[in-house]
This record gives sequence, C-alpha cells and structure tokens, in this order.
Amino acid sequence: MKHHEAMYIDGRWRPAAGSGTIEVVNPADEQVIATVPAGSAEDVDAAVRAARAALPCWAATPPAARAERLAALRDQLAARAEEIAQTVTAELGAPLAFSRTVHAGAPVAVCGSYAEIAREYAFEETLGNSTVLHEPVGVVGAITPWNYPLHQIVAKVAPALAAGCTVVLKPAEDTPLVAQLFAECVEAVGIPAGVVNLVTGLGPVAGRALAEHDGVDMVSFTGSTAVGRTIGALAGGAVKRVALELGGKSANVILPDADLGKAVAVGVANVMANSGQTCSAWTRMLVHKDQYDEAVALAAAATAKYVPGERLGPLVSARQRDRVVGYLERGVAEGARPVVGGPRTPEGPGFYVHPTVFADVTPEMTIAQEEIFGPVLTVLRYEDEDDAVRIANGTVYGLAGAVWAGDDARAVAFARRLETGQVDINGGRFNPRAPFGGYKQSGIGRELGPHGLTEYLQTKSLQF
Ligand code: TXE
Repeated sequence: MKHHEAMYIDGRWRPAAGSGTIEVVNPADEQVIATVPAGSAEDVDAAVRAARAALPCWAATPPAARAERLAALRDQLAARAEEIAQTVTAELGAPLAFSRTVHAGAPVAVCGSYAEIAREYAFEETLGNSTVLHEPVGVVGAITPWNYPLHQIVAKVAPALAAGCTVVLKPAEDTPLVAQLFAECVEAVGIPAGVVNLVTGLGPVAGRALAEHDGVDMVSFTGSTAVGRTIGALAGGAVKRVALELGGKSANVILPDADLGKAVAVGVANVMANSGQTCSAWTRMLVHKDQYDEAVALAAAATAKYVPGERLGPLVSARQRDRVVGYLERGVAEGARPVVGGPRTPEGPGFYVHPTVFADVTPEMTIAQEEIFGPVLTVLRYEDEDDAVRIANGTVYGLAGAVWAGDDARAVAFARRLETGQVDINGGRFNPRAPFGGYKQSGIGRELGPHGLTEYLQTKSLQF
C-alpha cells in the first residue's frame, strides 16, 4: 500500500523525531500493509509551532480566499475518490462499494459545504451600536477515530479552515493511511505550509501531547467516552475550547401506525453499515408489544443477508472484535435471545463477527445500555408511547435516533420528547449542513454545517 514513512509538518514530509513505528493491518486478512511513524511529543511540538506560525496569515486571509482553497480541496478529494476508497477498504476493511459511496463520498460533500459556508457566513454582524466580529479560535488539535476515517478528519479540518484556524491532526493509529492521503490533497491544492499538519501516532502519546500542548487553543476530539472525559478534563483545566463527539446508543422508535417493514429494513441497514462501527447507529429498535414478534422476524431475515466477508466487513482490529464478542457473550448471559448470529466467530482470517439480532432485550441489560460498536441490533418492546420515550431516553447517551410513524407530524411530536442531538423522521436523508452532535454524555458541541463552523469561532464586540 502506498504510504509515507514521514509526517506532514510545516508543508514538508519529514521523518519523525524518534524511531517508533506503527504497523497498519488489513482487518480482512490480518496482513501488515504499511508502517508509519509513531510521533512523539517532540513531533507534536514541531507541528504545533508550525500551526502557530501559520495562524496570523491564514486568519487574515479573506473568507472568500479560504473558501476557494476549500473548493479546490473538495475537487482534489473528488478526483482521488477511488484511491481514497481503496485505502479505506485496505485499512478499515469496509466493503469497497461502501467505501466508494460513503467513506470517499461524504468528505467531498462536507468539504464542498464548507467552501460554500465560508463564502456565505457573516463573519461580521451589527447589533445595535456594536459590531460583532467572529474570529478564529486559533490553533486546533484534531484527534480523530478510525470508524469513518476521512469523514471524521474533514468534519473537523474543513470548518476549522473555513473559520481561519490552523490545525494539527492526529488521526487514529488504526487508519493513518487515508490521513496521509488527505495531507497529500492539502499539499496539492496549495494550502499554505503549517496551516494543516499531520502527526501520526498513538493516542496516549501523540494524542495526549497534542491535547496538553500550551500552544493549542482548542481540542476537537471524536472517539470513546473514556478518552473524551480525559480530554475534556485537560481542556477544562487549561481553559481551552473543546469539542467532543463521543459514543451513542441511539433508539429507532417504530410507532404502531408506521410502515413496519420499511422501518425494520432501514433500521437493520443502519446498524449493519460499516459493520456497526457508527457512533450514530440506531442500535436499539423499539417496537410496540403487539408488533414485536413480527418485527423480530423481519429484522432477523434482513440481518442474515449480511454475510461476513461479502456485504459485512470485518471489525477494524482484533481488539474491537474481542470487545464486540465480549458484549455478545454478555447479552446471552443476561438472558437476551440471539435470533441470528451470536458470540461464535466465523472461521478463517479477518476480524469478523456474525451479524446479530438480540430479542427479549430489556432496557437495563448491558447490551441495551453500552455502545457495542459492532453489527449488533437489540430489539426492545414498549407498552405505550410514554414507555417508548422512557426507554429511548434511558441511557447516558443522546447522539442520534429515528422515529417512524404514519405521518411526519406524529413522528415529529414524538421526536420533540427525545433527549438526543439528531432524529431521522420516517427515514430521513443525510444532510451535510445539519448539525450533528450529542446530548448528555454523547458529547459537547456540534459538527457540520454553520453550527459546526461556530465551534471554531470566538466573538469580539466593538462598541460605537
Ligand atoms: O477509541 P479511542 P478506540 C467508541 C466505540 C469503540 C470505543 C473504543 O465504542 O468501541 O470507542 O475505540 C486517540 N489522549 N468509539 O479505543 O481510544 C486515539 O489515538 C489523546 C466511538 O479506538 O477513544 C484515536 O485517535 N488521544 C467513536 C482517538 O483518540 C487519545 C469512534 C479515538 O480513540 C488518547 C471510535 C489519549 N489518552 C470509537 N487515547 C465515535 N464517537 O464515533 C486515545 N486517543
């Protein structure tokens, strides 16, 4: 696999200060496909210095000129879409068709939306006798996960650049190759040296050094709630801006007058996509007690079509596979009934599990409370709408969700009662401008669209 044994700092590919390396493994066959540098605190420091040095000039670049660079970056990502898709498939294991449409496609849409938003946004506004300036927060440390490796990068870097911030990116150690490709795209479109810097490395070393660095004004993190808490505490202690996009346990609520077949089919597809490694996945299906058996049968039949190695990719690593198998075992031990799948893993190489539907799940079970991050659907019964609201809101998370009803108005009325950051109404469609982010322990702040841009801005008011 094409890769750099170097990091992109201050507009140059340069070797790491230390000699540590990270092996990148293809999760479908467990083969090592590349080796990249494991950055140290010294590398992070060099990258932060470069980002600080580049900040005044980039912050003073007119928004229209920043928008132009973002449009060029969008075109570059689009031109290299096939290479991006192949790279994500190699390091994440996602089926190629999914990599092409989602992993390579979504970042183009998001980057393009920020080219437009940078052009349209009112970076200055008048409020009575005041002029309010929306200025960049400064140097952003972006720490991203492996599940949608390029989308997660673009969802941070594009709004940061639109705002006039400069960035040090520390991508997940499992998927550094598409991050290198992204840095190549940044370089190719002439974004000035130091505006975007890439340090590959381990979370507790390079990630931590970045989150702690005095020269970083804001940390934007997506990943586990455990690490999010640490980063939130560090940022709070240092009075730094922080944005956290953490886990989820979203509910797919099917009201009795909904199209049950469609709601179950879309719900299963939502959970199985990317092998369930989606923070916003609707991992709890809530069905009225009178429709429960029918819904379970439909879900089982739809899930069985996700054959491992064909429609269903592996999990990203042996660690994630073991974590998911642990939850599958726990579900059985707590009395849930696997109607398809279960803890036994498929034969042969690759970090695969069987797609699983658990029936007879009750709200307090571990598999109904904790994020599994695998192709695992839990189906829960509810008595009436109030009960459905209670169950849907009964976890520490609140990231996404779905409501299905006979008409949109009824679904919206239900959605208003949900403690969650995003709800799909009778299916919904991806909107790269809609804010995305969590209530409760799913995070702080929003990504995407104009709301995502404001995370990277601070306001100054001038009184006349
Ligand atoms: O996440 P980590 P992991 C959830 C999901 C998954 C679990 C564990 O439930 O099963 O988290 O995944 C960096 N200081 N999500 O262990 O460790 C790390 O290098 C600074 C939800 O892979 O949180 C990587 O770049 N940084 C999720 C990033 O944090 C640190 C996406 C995420 O890794 C660090 C992924 C530290 N001390 C996992 N330790 C979502 N919300 O989409 C690690 N990192």
